[in-house]
Amino acid sequence: MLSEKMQKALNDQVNAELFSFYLYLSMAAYFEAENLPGFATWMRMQADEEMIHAMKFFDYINERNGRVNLGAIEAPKTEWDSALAAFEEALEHEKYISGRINDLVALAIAENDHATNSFLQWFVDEQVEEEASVDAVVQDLRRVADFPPGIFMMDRELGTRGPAAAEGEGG
Ligand code: OFO
Repeated sequence: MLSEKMQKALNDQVNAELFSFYLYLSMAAYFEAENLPGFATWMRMQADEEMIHAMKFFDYINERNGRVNLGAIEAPKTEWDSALAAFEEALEHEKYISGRINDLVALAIAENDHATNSFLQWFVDEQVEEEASVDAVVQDLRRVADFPPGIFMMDRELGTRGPAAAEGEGG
C-alpha cells in the first residue's frame, strides 16, 4: 500500500511526464514549421518516450492499489529562437526531471517504501540516458553554429531515430 504522501508524489510525476510529452510534441511542431523534419521526428520520438514514462507511473500506482488522479497539463511554449535554443531547453528540462526523480527516491527511502524505491531505479538509470542523448545534440548544434549547411546534415541524421522501446532502453 502506498502512503498518501507517496501516492501524491507519484501522481505529480505522472503529470510531469505528461508535460514532458507535451513539451517535446510542441518542439516537434516547431521543427515541422521550420522545415526541419528530422529534428521534428527526433522530438516526436522523445515525446513518445515520455508517454511511456507517464504510463509506467500510472501502472505502478494502480499495481500498488493506489488511485491515479489526473490533473491539468500546463501549456508548453510554442516558439524557440533556434534549434539550439529548443535543445538547450530540453536539456534543462531533463535535468529538472532528474532532480524530481531523485526527490522521489529520497521520499521512498524516508517512507521506508522499498518497492517504490526499487521501481524508481529504472528512472534513475533512464535519466542518465535522457540527459546524455539531449546533450549530444546540443553539443553538435553548438559545433555547427557557424556552418549553416551543418544543420541540414544534422536534420537528415536525426530523422533516422527509431521508435522508443516499450520496455527498458530509452534514448
Ligand atoms: Fe521522462 O524523461 Fe524526459 O522528461
